[in-house]
Amino acid sequence: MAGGTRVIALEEHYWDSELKNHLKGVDVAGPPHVAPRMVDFDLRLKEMDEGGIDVQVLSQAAPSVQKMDAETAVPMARRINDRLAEIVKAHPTRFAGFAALPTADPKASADELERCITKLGFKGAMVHGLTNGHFIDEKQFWPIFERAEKLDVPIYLHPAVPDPTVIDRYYKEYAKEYPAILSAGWGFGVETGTAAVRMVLSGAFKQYPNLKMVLGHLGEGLPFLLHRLDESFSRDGKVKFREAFAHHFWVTTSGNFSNPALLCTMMELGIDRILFSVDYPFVNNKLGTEWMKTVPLCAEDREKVLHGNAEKLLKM
Ligand code: GRE
Ligand code: ZN
Repeated sequence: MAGGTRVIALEEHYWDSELKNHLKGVDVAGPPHVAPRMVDFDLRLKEMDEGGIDVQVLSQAAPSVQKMDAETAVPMARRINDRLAEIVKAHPTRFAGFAALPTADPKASADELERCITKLGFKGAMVHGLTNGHFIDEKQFWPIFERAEKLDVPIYLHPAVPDPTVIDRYYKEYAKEYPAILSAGWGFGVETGTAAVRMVLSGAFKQYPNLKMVLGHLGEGLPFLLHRLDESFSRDGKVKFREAFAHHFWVTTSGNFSNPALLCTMMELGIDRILFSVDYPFVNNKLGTEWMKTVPLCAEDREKVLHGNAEKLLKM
């Protein structure tokens, strides 16, 4: 922000042109204002300047390379990440990168994550919803967590459109008139919240005690539900839900610029776990930065949210 606080935003999407072409026909368009902003980096930089965003950590939008077979996804992810590295290299003070992972091949994903961190300077990886119908907590994917822990980088659990079976049973009557029921309005949060709950139950955090995860949208509802999650899952003493969630998860403000939601999240997780994000271009930069000017935080805590916590978590 000119003359003021540095502002880093973590859940900021673009389309790699090869991926966008490949996904043609899949529902990736979003509302009309989104498409041009996904590919136009001059417009992006202009709107970052206007909105007071210094740095975007760039990622693909959902579903990234998550809904492809391994033969397609592995080499494509490598090309996508190489091209993202070029974008970051051209604007090293404005952009950083989250790796796209070809999760259909977990071992290749772990290797690609390591390449992206050690060779390309990326800050972590983003995973978008299910991988061909499989939740990310399944043991087949643990090589990704093992490598992320070793590299000490976070995995950002981002939503994707819910599984077709879920759409069919839960949403289909409303999907045509109200498409947001599948995405940012409801389906995204339910599925990603479910992924986070499953991560805690999976035992992955016992295996990888220093694994770091990020959730957008102020935690996809989990901070609000944390007492109830903890009380319910603790009844038989098998899992300490609060302890695991509070230790392993960071959350961003993407698209959830609400003081009540922020206060709840602070009260449950503490200010050190909350990082500013917008969810550009689905959400407007200024909506986020103007909100941050009004949040009921002391200056020190506002700085933590706007950049300090991100600098620590992502080492930037
Ligand atoms: C988002 O990140 O908010 C998003 C996507 C893809 C489609 C719709 C959407 O990543 O809102
Ligand atoms: Zn997003």
